[in-house]
Amino acid sequence: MKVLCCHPSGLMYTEIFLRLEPLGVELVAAAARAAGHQVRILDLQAARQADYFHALEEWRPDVVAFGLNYLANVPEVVDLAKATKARLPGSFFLVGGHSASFVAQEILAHATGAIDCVVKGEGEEAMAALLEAVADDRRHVHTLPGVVSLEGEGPPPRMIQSLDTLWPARDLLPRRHKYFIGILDPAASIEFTRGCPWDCVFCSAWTFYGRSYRKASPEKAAEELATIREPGIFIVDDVAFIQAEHGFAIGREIERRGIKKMYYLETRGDVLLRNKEVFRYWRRLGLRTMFLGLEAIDEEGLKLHRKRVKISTNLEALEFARSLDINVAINIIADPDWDEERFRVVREFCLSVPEVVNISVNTPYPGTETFLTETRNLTTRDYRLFDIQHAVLPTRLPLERFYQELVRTQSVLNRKHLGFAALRTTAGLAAQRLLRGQTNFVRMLWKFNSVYNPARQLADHRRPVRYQMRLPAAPANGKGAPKPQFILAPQPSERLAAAD
Ligand code: B12
Ligand code: SF4
Repeated sequence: MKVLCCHPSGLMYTEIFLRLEPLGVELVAAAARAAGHQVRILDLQAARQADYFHALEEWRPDVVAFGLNYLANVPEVVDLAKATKARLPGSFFLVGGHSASFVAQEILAHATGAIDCVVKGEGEEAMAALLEAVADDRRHVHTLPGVVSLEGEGPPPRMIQSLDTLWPARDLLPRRHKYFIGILDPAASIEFTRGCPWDCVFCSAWTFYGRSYRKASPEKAAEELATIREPGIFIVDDVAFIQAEHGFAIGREIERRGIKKMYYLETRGDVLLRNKEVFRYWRRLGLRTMFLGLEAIDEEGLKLHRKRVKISTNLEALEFARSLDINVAINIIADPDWDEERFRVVREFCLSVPEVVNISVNTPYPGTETFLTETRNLTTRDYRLFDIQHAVLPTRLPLERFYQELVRTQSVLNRKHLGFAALRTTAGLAAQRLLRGQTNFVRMLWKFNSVYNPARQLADHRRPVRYQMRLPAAPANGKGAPKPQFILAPQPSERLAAAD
């Protein structure tokens, strides 16, 4: 069969700072290809909807498979499913990925038959059997593990046993020059580990992967890296180098093969402090940028997010990260309840540190604990606003004022790290990229004001809402806080050496 694997369009983030290759969709495409099907990939982060419709007309796929990691993309994918079925009524339209797994029934209901099934959990495991069932008798797909359709739901999804068997179909992704993160332009993505042993209340990494933590062997990790042409590498692991020995072993394999790349990774403050040497080592191997999810600058905030880390640890980690002489970016979660004074304090913090400070808005996502325990009512059920750049909980300030304060605080980043300020330190690198025809980084420097704009954010709330998100179920009286739903069966967690 002909299988078209797609990723929906990018949201606010990807309009400025980065655009990343859709690794999950590439892995699903690889699984479909290995099962003997003809496969193409189309990524709407780097292509237009017109290209999608053209592919439907010209190639006439039997199956369209969409990745739906982000809740904010739900309406787009539902509409594309309906438009696809209008053009190719005999085609099979399926959806998988992170958010799709948590709101599977709702997505099927919104699509009123245009989406044939949702695949929960990891797509690689499900694809071969699912495509076989589609070719054979599609009425029974819902009996397969992880598959949900309007007819019913199969047994729980199966978990991939070894990451060493997974090879993303990078060769099928066109326009690879479009993918970048900051100065790493162009950049590819790679996965060294999967899952996270922590359980922060605002995050669904642990409910999706059942708190499992799997590692690629160092040999496979380096072998895959050696096949990548791009000089920049985004390591997608939720928390990089939790186990120092694994990080060292991958590094040694990289050195042995003489691979020279520039890396971006994300980690936690306590992991960074515990495993200083491995991060120093990776600095030598080419680590350029590190993202630390601090989330709060006070103890109360960290407790609320159940980060299991102390403020002093985070600040010490920041000091250490600075000593590595790399670009450091940190994240702070702004709560809709913040007033002007709170924003002012955070703004002062942003101005006082040399790091890039990213401010996201506290957003309860389906699949997280906060979604079930948050006592404030959602102020909107519009999926598109669930992108951590919009307030979906009641704001203490009038909404317009909240966005003004938010953007004012976010724009410290613009002043310090974009535009001419960035060119002062990166002019040489920028010129090199332009000479190679890579324009993503330089374009990024001037986009902030057109994307982060309080009036635009406010106007987003006034759009008509065609698909309404389901509200979290109210906790049953006297039965305690409801528990989050796990997609993959909960696994015994790796021991946490975290500050409780
Ligand atoms: C890279 C990344 C991004 C990139 C985008 C990359 C891209 N092009 O997809 C950027 C930085 C833009 C980004 C932004 C955001 N992200 Co993000 N991101 C990630 C990250 C770190 C890696 C994604 C990845 O490549 N993983 C590796 C691949 C192999 O896994 P995968 O994509 O999940 O695919 C598997 C399954 O989901 C499934 N699958 C995927 N697609 C399909 C398709 C089909 C047909 C099928 C059957 C199965 C299937 O099978 C795949 C293989 O097992 C993940 C965390 C993580 N480690 O996964 C978070 C994550 C996906 N992001 C998350 C969030 C919340 C966001 C943000 C909203 C805020 C934020 N935390 O930064 C923004 C908003 C996004 C936006 N568009 O505006 C959450 C998702 C939670 C949710 N319920 O929505 C995650 C899980 C992080 C977390 N721990 O909370 N993100
Ligand atoms: S440490 Fe990071 S990935 Fe893990 S649960 Fe917390 S926020 Fe999610």
